[in-house]
Amino acid sequence: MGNKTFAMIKPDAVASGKLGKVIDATLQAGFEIKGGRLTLITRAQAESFYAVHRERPFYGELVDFMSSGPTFVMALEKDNAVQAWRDAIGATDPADAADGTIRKMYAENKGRNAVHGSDSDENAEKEIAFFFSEAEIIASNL
Ligand code: FUP
Repeated sequence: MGNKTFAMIKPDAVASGKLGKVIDATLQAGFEIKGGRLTLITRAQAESFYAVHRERPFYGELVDFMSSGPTFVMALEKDNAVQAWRDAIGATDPADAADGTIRKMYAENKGRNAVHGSDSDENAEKEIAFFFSEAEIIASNL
């Protein structure tokens, strides 16, 4: 099990002033932030990042939303990081998310759901590399 995952604090949460609260919840849940940056994701980046969903009916809306305003991207570290972060954020739809999870506390709905988390170690590595160069990630032992 890998110790890194990729996370995003999405445009809905940043625009509504919840960036600090979500970062605090991330640290409180025991994650170390090894890379982080506020970025305006382009349409082309959003299309590529979510290419796996391109046939889904919500794809256009998802691309519009993800390029609609600043997103905070993070490389997170914790034991078994992928599963631990998915547990911390809760179900995709905040209506189904458990109490105390980040989506339950801060997401608006299934589309505007405050945060992203990788779904496998393989995707975590790809997604971190999509947004960060190696030099932008702090070493694990620092
Ligand atoms: P998750 O792994 O929980 O982020 O969820 P998915 O990979 O299934 O979906 C990726 C993103 O697509 C979600 F964060 C929001 C969007 N989505 C919708 O807008 N509608 C849906 O029915 C499913 C996903």
